Amino acid sequence: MMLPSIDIYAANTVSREEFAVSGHRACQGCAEILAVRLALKAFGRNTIMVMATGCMEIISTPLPTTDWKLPWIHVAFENAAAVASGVESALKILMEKNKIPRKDINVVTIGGDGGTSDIGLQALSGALERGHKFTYICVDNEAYMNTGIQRSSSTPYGAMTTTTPPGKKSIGQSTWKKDMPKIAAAHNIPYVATACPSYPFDLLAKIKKAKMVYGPSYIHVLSVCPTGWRIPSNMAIRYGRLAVETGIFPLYEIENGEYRLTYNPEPLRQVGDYLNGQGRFRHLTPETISEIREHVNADWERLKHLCGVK
Ligand SMILES: Cc1ncc(C[n+]2csc(CCOP(=O)(O)OP(=O)(O)O)c2C)c(N)n1
Ligand code: SF4
Repeated sequence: MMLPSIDIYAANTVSREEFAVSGHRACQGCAEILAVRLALKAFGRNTIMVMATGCMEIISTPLPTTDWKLPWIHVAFENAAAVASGVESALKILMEKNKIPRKDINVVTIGGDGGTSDIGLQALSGALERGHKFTYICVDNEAYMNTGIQRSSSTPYGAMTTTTPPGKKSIGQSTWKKDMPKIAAAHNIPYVATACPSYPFDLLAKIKKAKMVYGPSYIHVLSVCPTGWRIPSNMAIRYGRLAVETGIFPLYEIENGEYRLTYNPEPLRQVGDYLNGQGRFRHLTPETISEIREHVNADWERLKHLCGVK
């Protein structure tokens, strides 16, 4: 099965309107700002953003400037989804009372993997459980990057971070990546998806779906970070593709509980193709790489089973 839109090249299939504009201070080659830029194109003008502390907030709002061309609220790690719940409820009540015109306004929360899988998880769980109509996007660069590359529960097994330094007694990060999309899906919300800006049309299609569902939606975006992953700044798109092609970061969606692979890259590439060029994995032994391969293959088989793919 191929990604239906993988071969499309047509500039006019994507809106030219920009909501994350020039002037931000993201590192050269950052795929996270690219993911956000694409996502906002799909949401469009009638959007209110609630953003947890993280790279995307730090690089975009050095006082007194901003690169967001949308209403934008900066909140703490802990309460991003709770603030989005309040915004969504307030809009609903104001429209019911005819205090503001009735129209579709997207409420979008963006948080890093630290802000999502560690510190903001409780607020996110509450918002998903209450059924607010909003989209939560986790931009997952696999560590706390803007404060100096500390591990999160979304950091992959074996990765070097400043708080998981490898050495004689340590392989680096010693736990497996937390499965946030499945945690979100366990709330039985209408739409959950994974995405990566290396597959822009897949990402755009998923954001458009998330925008349409009535209730909460959760999109988990692998956001390659050249700075923290120790890769050249012109390789972010390539590593996003390798993550998908090796089965390390599968592209799928869960719509009303039904799993669907949106791209099947079989035969999978060797995980070494993804791991070897990244400085954060350079200490890994062939034994650890085999361990990772087995883990990835087992997860991939489980996911295919859930998606009904042989
Ligand atoms: C409660 C709290 N602890 C610590 C900080 C300092 N801090 C700001 S951003 C950040 C890391 C964010 O990591 P992540 O959510 O993964 O986003 P990234 O920077 O990687 O985009 C930290 C620790 C904070 N703002 N609030
Ligand atoms: S540290 Fe990484 S995620 Fe943050 S702006 Fe730089 S490249 Fe992007």
